[in-house]
Amino acid sequence: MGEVVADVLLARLREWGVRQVFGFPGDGINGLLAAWARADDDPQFVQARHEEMAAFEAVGFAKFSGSVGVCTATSGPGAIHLLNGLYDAKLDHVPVVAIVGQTARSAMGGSYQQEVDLLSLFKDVCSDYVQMCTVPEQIPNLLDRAIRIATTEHAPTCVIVPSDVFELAYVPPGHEFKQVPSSVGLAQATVAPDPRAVRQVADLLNAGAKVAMLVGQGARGCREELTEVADLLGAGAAKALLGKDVLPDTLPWVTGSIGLLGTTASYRLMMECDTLLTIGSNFPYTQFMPKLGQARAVQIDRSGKWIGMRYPYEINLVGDARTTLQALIPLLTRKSDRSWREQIEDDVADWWQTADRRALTGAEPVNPIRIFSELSERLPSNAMVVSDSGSAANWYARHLKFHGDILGSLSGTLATMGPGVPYAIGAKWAHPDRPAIALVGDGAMQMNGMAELITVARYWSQWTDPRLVVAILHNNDLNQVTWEMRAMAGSPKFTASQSLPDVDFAGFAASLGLLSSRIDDPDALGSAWQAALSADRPSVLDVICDPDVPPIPPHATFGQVKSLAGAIVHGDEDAWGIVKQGVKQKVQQYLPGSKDPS
Ligand SMILES: Cc1ncc(C[n+]2csc(CCOP(=O)(O)OP(=O)(O)O)c2C)c(N)n1
Ligand SMILES: [Mg+2]
Repeated sequence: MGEVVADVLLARLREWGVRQVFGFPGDGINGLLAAWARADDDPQFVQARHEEMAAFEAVGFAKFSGSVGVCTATSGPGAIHLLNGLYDAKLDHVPVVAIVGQTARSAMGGSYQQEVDLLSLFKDVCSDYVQMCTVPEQIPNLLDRAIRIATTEHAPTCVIVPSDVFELAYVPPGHEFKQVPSSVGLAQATVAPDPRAVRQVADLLNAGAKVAMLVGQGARGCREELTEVADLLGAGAAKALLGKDVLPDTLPWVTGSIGLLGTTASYRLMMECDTLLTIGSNFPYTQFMPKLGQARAVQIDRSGKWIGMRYPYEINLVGDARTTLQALIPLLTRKSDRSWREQIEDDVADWWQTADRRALTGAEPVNPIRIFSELSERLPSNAMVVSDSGSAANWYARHLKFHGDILGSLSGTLATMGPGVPYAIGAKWAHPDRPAIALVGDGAMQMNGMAELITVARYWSQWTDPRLVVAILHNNDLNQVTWEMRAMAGSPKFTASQSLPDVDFAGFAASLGLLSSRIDDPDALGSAWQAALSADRPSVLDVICDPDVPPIPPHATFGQVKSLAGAIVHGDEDAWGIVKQGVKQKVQQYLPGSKDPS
């Protein structure tokens, strides 16, 4: 049998260097699966339990490798299941290509079984590129463009293939009208900044006395340049959530995360600066940036599409972060007055002391912050760390101390529940020689994580470093939302929506052949992390946590809770102590008229 479209599609993926495709089968892609068998599973088909998780695995792969992640699903229900993962890619600017089956061309438009209008379904999420292949000559061009556009636009794209087209004899595009030959490969451009704008930025920064930097994922790979700029300007740097791994927390002028999940040091940096330099970040919460009129501000971003929002910047400079910082450095004058820098470093040191105290505050039975502080001390310097959405994201952002070359990510903008374990799986395929750690709530485990532990059990022996540790914040509660309701809506816990059924996660993991332990003693956490991080296989730490340790967002707006929450986040230890001592009673005290049944 000669080559069919599906054979060429897989060969093309191999030419692009794609090693894994995360997916789930169905008859919309049967022709593709048959070709996969003929291709000896190259690229490797990594089977997820659910298409949403295949998409999250592709996102995790892309986030941790920096290369395009590829996922596949069948028509109708399979395609629909991909959506949340693809939106996660879109909102966090991650290159992902989805290859999706469709009903056969002869049935299209006939309301056939599993026929969904896929071009419309993916029109928003894959707005940069979604196309359907209806004749063989299209396939190289559609796939090449999907990969190139995903890569250059940092976005999800989609190629839809009707099931019968996979099995058509391949005909390459010809040298004639209405044919579109295509080619593999992409040498990406580095956007050089306008030298006059760089001069203006330098003048503005040189004129400031108290410079604050805000760095995001767009500044990844610029550690040296950021350090030099910060040293010259006597500045401190706060990190947006997706930029947590851009600068290590061991540098004394790095104030940690900013915003709802931020540190006291970042808050002070922003509230007291007179100049703001934002690099590669679209951090959304303006109220955590300097007050309007307080600071002169400039932004550096790779694209005019994403620049100039969130704050009234005086200069919006489009340019590659590294190239732009390198052009800027020779124009900066070293600030001789170091008092601002000293204040920042004092604030950072204070914050880490505060963080340690909070982690050691007693709780029933385990204070969740302690999971993160014990991990900080033991994090391998090549670790890949993932957090799910939920209270874990607060502790990950605020308390986990990155050092060395640690990489970290989570669903930053969509903030969806459920990507924790799938991201870690994607990360392991990106770097099979590095350990992965996922910090996941029990709700997210019940939603997606437990199913994907099955995927972990299936594949771990293929990873050179078999360590993948899932730590579960087992609080029998959808705790983040419970606290949001208390703090912002002024409502007591609504048990019907918030309480979770108790599950034996450790028992489940053990049944899959993974190492597992159930931890209800905070003093056992250190050795549990140690054991998991020196294990010869993946592990699950099922940690029984106190749901009454508040991950309170400081933008609370409800009466006394507002100031209480603000005080906690901004370092008032009395307020913290009050909340910690007895939330159940205090919730009623601070929320007049409310009754909390928990
Ligand atoms: C798909 C999805 N559904 C709902 C939410 C709203 N949400 C955000 S965090 C959260 C609770 C998470 O609970 P859990 O995983 O147990 O973590 P915890 O906060 O208890 O530590 C919910 C329901 C969401 N972000 N994503
Ligand atoms: Mg929970």
